[in-house]
Amino acid sequence: MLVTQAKPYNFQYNPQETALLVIDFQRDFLYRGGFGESLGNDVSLLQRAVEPTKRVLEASRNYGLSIFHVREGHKPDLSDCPISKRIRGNFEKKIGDIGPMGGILIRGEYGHGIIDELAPIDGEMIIDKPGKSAFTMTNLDEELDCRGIKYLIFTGVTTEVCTLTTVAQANDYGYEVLTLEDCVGSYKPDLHDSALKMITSQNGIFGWVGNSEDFLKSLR
Ligand code: C5J
Repeated sequence: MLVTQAKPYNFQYNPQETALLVIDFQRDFLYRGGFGESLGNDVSLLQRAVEPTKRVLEASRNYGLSIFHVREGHKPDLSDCPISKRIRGNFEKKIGDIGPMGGILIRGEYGHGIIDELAPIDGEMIIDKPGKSAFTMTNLDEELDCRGIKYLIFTGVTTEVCTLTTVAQANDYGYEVLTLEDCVGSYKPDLHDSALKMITSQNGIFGWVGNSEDFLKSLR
């Protein structure tokens, strides 16, 4: 077992049974003209999570951890996009409308792609999800299960939406979950802090929160 410093107490994991999850690092969330900006957000706030996540991704590849990339998006005909999700917020640009990176949050469009810094390489799983949780309407649990994965390391955007939703569901499925606080990012710094506090409250109600430096040390 490897051990990394974390809150509320040290996180122990068996690397052979561990997967790194890289959630929604898509142009649609991090670049101007995508879904994140269409909701009125300052997308530059997510950049801080990119470099630490890149270091964790590279070290995880070198160590041989299983790696899962997750993308949020919809079919071009929007048959998997609830009308409530499309119209909520009453914004000018909606999912499926054409923006500078193609159809907003539509699979196959440039904006739906993962940013170059964190692009998947051969052999890494890509999970496409229509909702917030990476477990809902996907085969993520089956893919983890058939690889014998019991421990999940979380990186992703945004902290309090798709990351926290997936962390909470992973907890219900019985995974031991470590979220790396500098590898998750939000448009809302106060909600980022609250989401991380929620994970570790009640002595780890959803799991552990650590940071990339300590996690990388544990892999060395
Ligand atoms: C959002 C996400 N914020 N990936 N999605 O709608 O967090």
